[in-house]
Amino acid sequence: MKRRQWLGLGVSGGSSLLLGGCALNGLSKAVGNATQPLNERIEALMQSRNPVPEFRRDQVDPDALLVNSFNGVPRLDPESYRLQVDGLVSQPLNLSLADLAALPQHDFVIRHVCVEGWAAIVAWSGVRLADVLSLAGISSLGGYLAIDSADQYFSTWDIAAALHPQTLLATGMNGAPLPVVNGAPVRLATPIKLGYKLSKWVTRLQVIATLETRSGTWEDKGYEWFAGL
Ligand SMILES: Nc1nc2c(c(=O)[nH]1)N[C@H]1C(S)=C(S)[C@@H](COP(=O)(O)O)O[C@H]1N2
Ligand SMILES: [Mo]
Repeated sequence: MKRRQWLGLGVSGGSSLLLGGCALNGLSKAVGNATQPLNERIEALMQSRNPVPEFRRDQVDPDALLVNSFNGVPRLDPESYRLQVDGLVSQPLNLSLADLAALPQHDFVIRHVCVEGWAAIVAWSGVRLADVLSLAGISSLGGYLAIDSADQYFSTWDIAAALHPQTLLATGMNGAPLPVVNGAPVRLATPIKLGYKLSKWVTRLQVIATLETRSGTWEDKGYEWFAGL
């Protein structure tokens, strides 16, 4: 079935209601927690099979993308920047921007959606997160990806979403190098997750087996963890 048909049947809508973090009362929260692993598996399966339709380049609205930074704007030196990839991998990596530029480059035009009530069509370019993770070799024990940022922002993703072909480590935006306020030199971009999952100024990707007490900067404050679109 196509993604739209799933949506039409209310499969995604129903599970999103259960997972919706902010407006939950005690009872629905308990229900949400009890069914969350199943819903996550269903949503991950749906997403992994359905590439999201992309927009045209002329639909990009550069002014619609608002800057969201919870803790200021870190300035990372492009020369000394390294992306650390470690945890449950067979080959830990320490990638420079030149290393990333040497990998196959991809771009797409997608809608960025922030829970604070705005959205923007953005063109992103960069390397597939899946390509970097396959260079590192994810252990069969790896279930989640923990993402550290230079501003101390933190998030965790399901591996299926990290491996989605439209999930990028973006180094470019709207046809230009990624601006510092938007996460330079490297940020996450994908059409399958809400804005708060799209970490800017990424410095470390760590493959982990289970979600520990910290699942993310906003997730730990009650924002829904899966945050699928
Ligand atoms: N490191 C870091 N990444 C972050 C954030 C942040 O504060 N710090 N804010 C998130 C939120 S809520 C959104 S909507 C997007 C906004 O991206 P933009 O500032 O490029 O528009 O970045 C996300 N990634
Ligand atoms: Mo956001």
